[in-house]
Amino acid sequence: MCGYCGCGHEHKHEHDHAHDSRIMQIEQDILGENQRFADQNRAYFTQHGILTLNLMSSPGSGKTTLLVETIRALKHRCAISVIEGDQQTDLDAQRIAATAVPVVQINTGKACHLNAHRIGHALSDLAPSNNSVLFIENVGNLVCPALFDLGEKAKIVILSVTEGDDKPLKYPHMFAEASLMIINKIDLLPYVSFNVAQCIEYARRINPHIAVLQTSATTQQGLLPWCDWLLKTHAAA
Ligand SMILES: Nc1nc2c(ncn2[C@@H]2O[C@H](COP(=O)(O)OP(=O)(O)OP(=O)(O)O)[C@@H](O)[C@H]2O)c(=O)[nH]1
Ligand SMILES: [Mg+2]
Repeated sequence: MCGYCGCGHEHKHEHDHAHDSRIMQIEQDILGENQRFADQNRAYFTQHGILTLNLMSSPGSGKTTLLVETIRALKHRCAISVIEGDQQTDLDAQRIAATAVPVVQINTGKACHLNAHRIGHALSDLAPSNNSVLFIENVGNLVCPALFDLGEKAKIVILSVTEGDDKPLKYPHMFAEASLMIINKIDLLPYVSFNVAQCIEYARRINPHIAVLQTSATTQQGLLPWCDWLLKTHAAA
């Protein structure tokens, strides 16, 4: 029997096809609606000279830790604000607030990614200053956030060495969308099986133009080149 309506096995393929088309239509509608809000956000960022960067990764790769260290290093050189995305809690927003920069937490509930509409509302609360840098820390997830434009200037993917060097090949969309890959937790390289050169080769197979930096947010190794990248990107924007 057909798994969807019990209409008989011989109709299964036709029914699957109709079902798949319906799902594709819904996905296109959702992404189309998201794009309209993303375009509004992008216009706002351009108008106010705000450099917006969308940080994406699996849960726990070190996004918040890296942000806290980055803010400490740069907050006296440029104005910084943060939008935090998590399914639940304001734990990450509390960590950012401790650095004394403006922060807004978005809780997505069951959703596994931020969308441009929620960012638009967060911008009203945050009111980032002109010519500032705005970091958006997306929900920890290596798949869905890559599909949703938030209006950012660039997407940055953070991959920690405990996750395995094969991730660019297994989650290609994320690496195809990102302008920069940060390989984090390099202080743990002596203890894990992670081939940095192989990881970079995989990432460039997916995205030949992706820039790569290596950091340890806990030992601060690689923090200077990352801050240089930020200041240069800010100046260019
Ligand atoms: N050894 C090591 N640990 C790190 C590094 N960066 C972060 N961590 C640790 O990794 C854990 C997760 O770090 P977070 O900064 O919370 O990671 P996240 O990506 O913000 O996590 P989610 O927001 O939950 O997705 C914490 O225990 C950090 O102390 C690093 O460079 N080296
Ligand atoms: Mg975090």
